[in-house]
Amino acid sequence: MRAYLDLLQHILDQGVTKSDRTGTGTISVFGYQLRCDLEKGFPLLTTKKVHFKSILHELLWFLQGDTNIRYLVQNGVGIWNEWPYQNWLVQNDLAEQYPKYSEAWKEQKKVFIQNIKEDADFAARWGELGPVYGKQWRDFEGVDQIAQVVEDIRQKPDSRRLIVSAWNPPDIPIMAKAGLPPCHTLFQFYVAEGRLSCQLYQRSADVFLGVPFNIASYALLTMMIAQVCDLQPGDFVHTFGDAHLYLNHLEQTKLQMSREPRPLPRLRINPEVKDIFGFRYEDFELLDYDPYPGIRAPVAV
Ligand code: UFP
Repeated sequence: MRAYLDLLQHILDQGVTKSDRTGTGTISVFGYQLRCDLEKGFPLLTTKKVHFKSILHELLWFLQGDTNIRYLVQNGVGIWNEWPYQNWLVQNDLAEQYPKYSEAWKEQKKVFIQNIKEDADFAARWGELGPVYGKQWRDFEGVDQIAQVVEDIRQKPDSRRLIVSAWNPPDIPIMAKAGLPPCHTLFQFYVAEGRLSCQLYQRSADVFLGVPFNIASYALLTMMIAQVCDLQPGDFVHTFGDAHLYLNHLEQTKLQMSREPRPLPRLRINPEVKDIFGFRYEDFELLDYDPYPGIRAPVAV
């Protein structure tokens, strides 16, 4: 994944200092494109360890149209926990008693998550994120965009209209309340010479923490859709709007850039699965993943 390190270098060289919603501060560029050939290995960074299990569970959860954190929590994936927890605190007048990121807040979060895990009614009431990706992909005003795009790829592979949009303007204010308006905004497929390529437009990208996840997630989706459409995986093209490094990620970025990339892992997918909604966690096996250690960095919220 030299291409990812090139992006880091590009932002360090060309980025301008820019304030942002979180108050952290960034260096940022507007407009960039990165490309990986999915036949050359699975694009999971080797210059730091990236938690593939979370990426896979999250993608399966999107594909089910699920917008409740319970499935993720039950599978040990915590990436969507913060917003429902904070919402629960606020709605129950507990936000003052548990100031964000205090020890008490962290302890109470564990209790909240345990309740989501064990109590279906509690999860139904408090684990719901609203109309996030799963909803838009599978039910955008009644349109199942994933079923539709798979059908179109099979029937009309030359089509130039193979698009899935997560950006639903009337839902944006509702999504903002539950966390974030979608960062991965829209993606398009392209079929040529028996290969399926995918291009993502990402409006906003935390290049150190978010992007390694986003690349792997869309690479995975492309491979899954290729398999169910009897195509080979082609390129994943990642197009960025505001691509930024948070100012408190710069040391970590430099450490990562000092590491020499290793050969990419491979991803084995159970070849029997031919239904895009039929994949299970056990159908995937990551092989030969030999990354450098993970690098901790604070999440800007
Ligand atoms: N972000 C990503 N990838 C994601 C995701 C979030 O990079 O998949 F969910 C980052 C981008 C940005 C922040 O730093 O989260 C979203 O903030 P904003 O809505 O202000 O762009």
